[in-house]
Amino acid sequence: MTSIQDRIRELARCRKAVILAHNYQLPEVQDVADFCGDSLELSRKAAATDAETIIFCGVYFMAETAAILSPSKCVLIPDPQAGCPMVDMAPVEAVRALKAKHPGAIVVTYVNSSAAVKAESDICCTSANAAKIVAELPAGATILFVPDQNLGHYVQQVTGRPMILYPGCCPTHARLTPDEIRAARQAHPGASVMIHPECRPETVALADAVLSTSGMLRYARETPADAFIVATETGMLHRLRKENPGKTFHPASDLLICPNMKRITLEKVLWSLEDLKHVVSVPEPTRLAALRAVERMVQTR
Ligand code: CIZ
Ligand code: SF4
Repeated sequence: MTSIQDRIRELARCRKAVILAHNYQLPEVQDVADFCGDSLELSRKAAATDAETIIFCGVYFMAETAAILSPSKCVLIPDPQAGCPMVDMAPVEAVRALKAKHPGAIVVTYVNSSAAVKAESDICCTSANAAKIVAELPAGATILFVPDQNLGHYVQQVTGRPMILYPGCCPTHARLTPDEIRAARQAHPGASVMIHPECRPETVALADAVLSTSGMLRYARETPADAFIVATETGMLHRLRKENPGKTFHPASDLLICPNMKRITLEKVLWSLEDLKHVVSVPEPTRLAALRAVERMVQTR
């Protein structure tokens, strides 16, 4: 009998589709994809591919970002209910109200945001390039950072640039406590702790390295340490282990699971290819307004 993986690959070939998977996806979804990566890498792949159809295995804002960058391609998400609570914490009306309070401020928006909020922004960023983007802003500018206050706090710390932080967060990463990091260090003495900047500042303060998921993959490869405690969504462990067979990776907590990322299953990827749904599109005026900010994000290494 043909496996579901074989059926997906065969249909992707017939449909001239490329399958992109975020680093937090289920292992079997990552394994069936053409490319895995963080949202910045996947945005770049989406913009550069000559495939006619993009199957985006991730959460909705990621597929929406691909649609902003590639209006001529058909962007599909296997489950349109795969949202992100951080995005929902920043409705466009609230962002407009914050802008109205700070006229002339530069709005830096994390990619975890709706297309409408991106359209209100000067520049977007991901966790991989947020600090670089903020460091390069004109000196003395008032900066609004939307919507992740934890990432914003970290960026303020490394750049020394004060910012006005929108009060959003990732419920999955914010759940991790300093005590859990201490317990993980005790259980795995000598292991290097890498943490995602969406975690709370008091938890981040206990780590050895603060990194985006692409940064974690690089760090694991290049650092001489052979054991790591991984403080981010547990989907990340799959690639870390696969690409570093001689090293060991321990989750900082078994609770770091994003239920939205896990909504994408192999069955839904297959149905998405069979029925060519669910199409992700952004109304043209919003897309055009968001495009400039997203292009600046994609261009910043
Ligand atoms: O930017 C991304 O892809 C996210 C949400 C995590 C990370 O740091 O890669
Ligand atoms: Fe949103 Fe957090 Fe899930 Fe990422 S891990 S999609 S920020 S809830």
